[in-house]
Amino acid sequence: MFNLILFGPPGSGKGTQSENIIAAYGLQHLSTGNLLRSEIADQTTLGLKAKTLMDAGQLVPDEVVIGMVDNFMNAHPEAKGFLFDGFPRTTAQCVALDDLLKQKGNEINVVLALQVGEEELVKRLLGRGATSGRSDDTNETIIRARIKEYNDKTTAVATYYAQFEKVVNVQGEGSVESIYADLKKEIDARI
Ligand code: B4P
Repeated sequence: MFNLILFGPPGSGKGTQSENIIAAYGLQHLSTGNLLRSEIADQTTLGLKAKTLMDAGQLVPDEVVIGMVDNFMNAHPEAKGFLFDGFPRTTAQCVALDDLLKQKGNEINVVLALQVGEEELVKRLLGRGATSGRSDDTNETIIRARIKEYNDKTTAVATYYAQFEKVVNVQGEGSVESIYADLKKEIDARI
């Protein structure tokens, strides 16, 4: 099994590049953002609770996200590997993911960390907000709150995996194609 974390701040291109990677390598795409948005669309209890937090630019509680990831992985026993997109986002989520993978005799192979400056992130997310209908992309104050959550809680994810020498930084500014080519080089060297 090949398990990859695509890591980076909100708007760094995780969702965009995930599409290219799953098409090329046949990994199972696990985006916690997409799973949460589908709970919101279905108006489940979990979705209603998550919406308030997401609309404020805050993270959803660890136990909620970890439960969702566990269910998703159990629902895909045939997967030849997972691409984790937007997960883990806290150290507690890292520890839980390592445990879930260990129970199945697996591990994270690499963390590819997209590097993008804050002003470029804000520009991209406001751009997406103009057309996507995503309520967390339309307001600059909320976008900056998401980036603050990332700086306060999520950068610890890179520190966690760095202790196992699993983090590779990849330039996340430039064309989608050139960034994908750099990601592909790193995956091909390890898969
Ligand atoms: P996510 O759905 O994970 O969304 P994201 O981080 O905002 O965006 P992503 O990084 O995938 O977007 P992309 O750059 O591809 O999270 C949303 C919310 O869900 C979080 O704020 C949180 O509340 C909650 N949540 C999710 N997971 C959680 C977890 N594990 N724990 C707790 N809470 C969680 O795209 C952005 C834009 O940039 C697009 O318009 C794209 O076209 C553009 N773009 C991409 N690459 C580009 C390039 N190279 N050049 C120019 N533009 C580019």
